[in-house]
Amino acid sequence: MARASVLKMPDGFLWGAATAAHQNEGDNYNNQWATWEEQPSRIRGGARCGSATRWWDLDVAAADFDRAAELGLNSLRLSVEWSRIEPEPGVFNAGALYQYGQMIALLRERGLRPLVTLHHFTDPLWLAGEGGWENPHVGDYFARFVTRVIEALGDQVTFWCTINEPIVYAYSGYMVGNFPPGVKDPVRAFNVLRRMLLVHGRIYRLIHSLQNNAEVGLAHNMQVMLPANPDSAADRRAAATVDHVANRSVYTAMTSGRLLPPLGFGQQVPQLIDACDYIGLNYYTTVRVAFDPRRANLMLARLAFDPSGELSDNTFSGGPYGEINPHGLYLALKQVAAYGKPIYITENGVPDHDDDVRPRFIATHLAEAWRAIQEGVDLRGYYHWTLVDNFEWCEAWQLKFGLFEIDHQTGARSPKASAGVYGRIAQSNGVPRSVLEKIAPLTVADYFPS
Ligand code: IFM
Repeated sequence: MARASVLKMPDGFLWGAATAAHQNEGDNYNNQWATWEEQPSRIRGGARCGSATRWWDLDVAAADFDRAAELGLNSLRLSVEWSRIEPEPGVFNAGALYQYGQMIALLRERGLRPLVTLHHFTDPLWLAGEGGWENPHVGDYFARFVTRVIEALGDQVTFWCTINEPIVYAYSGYMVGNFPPGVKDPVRAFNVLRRMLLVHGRIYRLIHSLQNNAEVGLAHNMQVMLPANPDSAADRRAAATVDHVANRSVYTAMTSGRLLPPLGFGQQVPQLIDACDYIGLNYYTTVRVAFDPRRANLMLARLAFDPSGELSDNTFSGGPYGEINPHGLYLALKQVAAYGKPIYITENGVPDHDDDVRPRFIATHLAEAWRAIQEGVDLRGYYHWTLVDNFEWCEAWQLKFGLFEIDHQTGARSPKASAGVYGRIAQSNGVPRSVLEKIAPLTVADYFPS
């Protein structure tokens, strides 16, 4: 419990917002998402990414970076678009690399430390045409691309995220089929996931060979798996199994280098041993897992959100995006801390069309992050997903995650109440008691002695 009036984060804590190239830049027509959008029923309401939030116009990006800096943020996570930089195999676009250099300079001029993601869901069309991440040569292709990026941006960037959410890319694209290429085959999904992790290990070492002060990690989307009925041993076992497959196997691979089932048979892969300087944690939700003997091909488990819990906005498929569970972030941090690496929360956010939940969401999740830090978790930064409402993949524009709203006619941005709350927190380097009193009064006693 805190004696002071602010739940203070450690000195040097990074306060950021997370974004991605395809979701923000606009006019990216040379990747597999652009062609996916053209297929009927793939995107909610047949919407298009189009000009997105127009960040490829550097004046627009600069104005958003001003907004981030004015909130008191000191970092920003963005990604580079492979299809812009390498539009044809082995053909590099010097103009695109130059423009990314300018974009990053705009961040640095504003005191925003860039965290650059090298792969965030999109692949150039030429790669997709060659089988994407099922192609055994993808590691060579990605290494060639990353080498060019480090050569072009390495004088300005030392903080890298190799791949965003391999599990979401593999699961959505190859198991559920709601992301391109729309495959529904668990074996192919696990092959893609394994390949992405192996390539991550290779790229981790490549970046360090090119830049001696690099800080390199991977962002994993961690859903915290809790037993639907904590008193049921079968539910507890089911939750542990799903957690192993969805989370532990990934963390184990990138730290000890062991490929546990379903990624492998426990073999240790040298390129993956100790292959991260930090673990990137993307936390949105907690899932309740029940044992279900009818689901033999789904780990005998049924996944649901707590029916009595608070749920966020509905998705295209009709269900809620997730359960709002700040304590889940604490549990996630404690679990990740066991791997012995510094942690950054590389994403945390909520789809909330009217911003009535987000202010409380931010304050309570950060209070739980503070609690984990008090217990020794080495958490070094927090990136809110996202700065401006952006293109949410197959959900398009309906799910709104931004601190700022965008008017698509004029391009104008308006701050939401949550922007003000997050700004106050960032400027205080922690969660002020007064913020909790105002927006989450029931939680105050959990953190501040009376
Ligand atoms: O918008 C996505 C992002 O691209 C990856 N992580 C989850 C976000 C919200 O769904």
